Parts: sequence; structure tokens; C-alpha cells
Amino acid sequence: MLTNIFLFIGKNFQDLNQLNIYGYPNDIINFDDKDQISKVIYGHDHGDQILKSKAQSSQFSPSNNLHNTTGLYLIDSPIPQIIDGLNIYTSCINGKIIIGLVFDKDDNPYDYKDIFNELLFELLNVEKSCSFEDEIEIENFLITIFIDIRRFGDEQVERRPQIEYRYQESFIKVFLFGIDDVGKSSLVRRIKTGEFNDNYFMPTKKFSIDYVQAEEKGFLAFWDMPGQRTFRKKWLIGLQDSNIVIYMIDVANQRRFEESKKEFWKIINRYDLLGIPVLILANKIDLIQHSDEITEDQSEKLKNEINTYFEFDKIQNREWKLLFTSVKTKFNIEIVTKEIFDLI
Ligand SMILES: Nc1nc2c(ncn2[C@@H]2O[C@H](COP(=O)(O)OP(=O)(O)OP(=O)(O)O)[C@@H](O)[C@H]2O)c(=O)[nH]1
Ligand SMILES: [Mg+2]
Repeated sequence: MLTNIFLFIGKNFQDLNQLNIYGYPNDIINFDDKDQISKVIYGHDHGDQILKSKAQSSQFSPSNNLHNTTGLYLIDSPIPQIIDGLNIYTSCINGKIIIGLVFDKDDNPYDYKDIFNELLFELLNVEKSCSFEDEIEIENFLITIFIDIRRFGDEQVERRPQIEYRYQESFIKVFLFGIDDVGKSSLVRRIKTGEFNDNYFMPTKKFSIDYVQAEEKGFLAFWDMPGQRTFRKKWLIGLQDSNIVIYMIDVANQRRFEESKKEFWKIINRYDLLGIPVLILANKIDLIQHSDEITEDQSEKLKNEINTYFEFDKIQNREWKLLFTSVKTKFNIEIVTKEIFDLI
């Protein structure tokens, strides 16, 4: 799995103090460790780039410092390296930029060769989406590559046998979010394995993607987001290209309704999700309802209360539904997948 992406940019690679360094999502390369940085650069092709960049530095004036005469970026074929235990795959752009992917130790970088090349070419020379002139552009460029390669890894490399086997079936991306401790990961686990454990307390830290075969209807990819406050910015990474959104709340924890409501509305009207159907799961109903038998009346009353509080009635231009669930007692869990297919 791709864990990080980084980029070094400078007029030439000789002066490490003049390099600008970017990393996403973490600064996995130690920016202060010049030794590590020069290992990455030299490791790329044994210093060849550096010699080239030295030779070329006279040809590149500051105003056209990154383009060659054709206006296209020259993108080297990527090179795998192991540096300080990191499994790194670097490419070099115009002899002035090193861009590197960091994979888990046992990944094979060559699985990513084509996508890495194609993405760089596409973004730089077709869409021309990054001129490396401002920081935000560079950051967006890195995030885009990170997401696309990560997704490629999740969908094609790690899941290859499954995907090839079922490639004709529909593939539905379910973006599952909500504040921490509401039961998102428990839901995915329940649907996938049938298991539930009260003491299974494992707050999600990275988003995790789980694939579930839903009867004959198709393949669901649950993007289970971490709910803790510090990780909520990751939601923005996960929401692209979702086919349906599931928002989960913990009905028994009213003290956090306000926070939950705020987070819901912050995300739901984002451009990427416009028009995408929403399934709201009001989970842990077992904690406020002693028996599983929730009557129609009770259910309606509770629904109204929740709708009023969260202002779900203001959801516009999309299908949506509120469903009570208990991952613990399995109440309504079996119909979650049915509702997903009904809504999309
Ligand atoms: N009583 C009850 N407990 C539940 C239910 N669903 C989940 N839990 C418990 O709630 C706790 C949190 O569940 P998680 O699935 O880890 O919550 P999460 O939303 O994934 O949390 P983050 O990953 O931190 O965002 C666990 O201890 C679960 O056992 C439910 O329906 N009823
Ligand atoms: Mg979780």
C-alpha cells in the first residue's frame, strides 16, 4: 500500500539547502536529514540526474526554469530504491524535481510503474495542472497522485484476483463517515464477517477500505473513515467518486449530537458529493431501546426528533433515508445493503 508521497524541488540538486520539500500525508522523509535527502537523489540514478542538472542549469533561466523548449515536462522512468528501510519509488521531472512514492515494505513498486508514469504525464503534460510555481498547486498535485495511486493499489494490486474474477460486476463506492465511536468499523465488520464484539475498541486511524460482495447485486467498497477529530481532515481525501454516502450517528450519545450535526453539514454539501444519495444510520438503538421491538409509533417519534435536531429535512436534490440500526443486536443490519442499492 502506498503510504506517502514526497517531492523535492530546486534549481539544482547540488544545493540541498535550497531545496523545497513537500510530503503528503506525512513528512516521511526527514527534512532536516540532508544525508537522507541526498541518498534519495543520488539513489535515483547514481547521481546522473545531478550531473545532468548541473550541465543544464545554464540553459534554464529562472523564468522558464522548469520547461524545456517543447513546453513539455520530461519525465524519467521511475526507479525503486530502499533508503533507511523505506521502500521508495522515485521519478525525476526535467532533472529538477524528484517525486517519490513510499510503499509498505513488501510491496512491489513495479506494480505501480505504468500508473505512476501515466499520471505524471497526464497531470503535467495533458491537463497541465501543475506548473510548480505555487505551493498549493504542488500540494494538490501530490494529493491527486496519492489518491489515484492509493486507489489503484487498493482496487487493482491488492485485490487483483477478486477484481479480475468479478470485473463485470458493478462496483459501488460507499463513503462511510461520522464522528468517532459511533460504530462505523463495527458495521463493516458485521456486514463482512458477521462478527461483533463489545470490546472491539479499535479507533480507525487511517481510512480502511473493505470489499463486500452483496448477494448477486454487486461489489461494495466501504471506505470506512476515521472519526476522531484529528483524523477528520482525511474525509476530504476519501469522498471523491463516491456512489453513496453513509452517515452514522450514535443515537444514545446525545451529548455529541451537536458536534455530529456540524460535521455532517460541513461535508455533505461539498462539491464532490452533490447529488450523491445519503443513508443515515442512527446506530446503537439497543442502548435506548431495551428490546429490539421498536414499534412504528416509537420509531416515527424518534425519527422526527432526530430529523428536527439534525435538520435532515434540509437535505436537497438527492435521495436520502434515515434508518435505525444496532450493529450489536443486528437490528436492521441485514437491510443496510438493500437500502444502499435502493438509494443509488
Ligand atoms: N451498544 C452498541 N455498541 C456498539 C454498536 N455498534 C458499535 N458499538 C460499539 O461502539 C464502539 C465503537 O465502535 P467502532 O466501530 O470502533 O466505532 P467507529 O465509528 O469506527 O469509531 P472511529 O473509528 O474512532 O471513528 C465499540 O466498542 C463497539 O463495540 C451498537 O449498535 N450498539
Ligand atoms: Mg472505525
